[in-house]
Amino acid sequence: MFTYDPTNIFARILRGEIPNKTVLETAHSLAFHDIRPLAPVHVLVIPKGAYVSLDHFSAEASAEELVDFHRTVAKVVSMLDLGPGFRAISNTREAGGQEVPHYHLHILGGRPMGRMVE
Ligand code: D5M
Repeated sequence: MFTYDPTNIFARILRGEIPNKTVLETAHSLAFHDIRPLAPVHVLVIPKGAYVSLDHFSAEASAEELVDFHRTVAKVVSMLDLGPGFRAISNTREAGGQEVPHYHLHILGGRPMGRMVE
């Protein structure tokens, strides 16, 4: 059901072909600063495994990968002083506005993020 394209830019970052501003690297995850920040803090957390989207990762990742990913999110929140609050977003596929087809969670903070209203 899920087809992974290994030429996507985050796969290239994971292979060390493109530099990134790493916040934290673990056995199964990488957190790095977004190149087009939309807030004072804008970090992307990605699994190292070949997952295209949140639903792909949630359905097929191992328990170890799932725990590692979410612990990485928690550590990033702590490291970057996001205790007052943050927004976590995963754009998914075309209608969800996903540009890079490797699962990533946007962590946005460092300012009041406002309510999600139309
Ligand atoms: O968001 C994809 C995000 O990925 C977008 O906010 C820009 C970011 N991006 C793209 N290339 C890079 C590199 N090379 N480093 C860091 N961040 C990058 P999406 O949810 O797929 O629309």
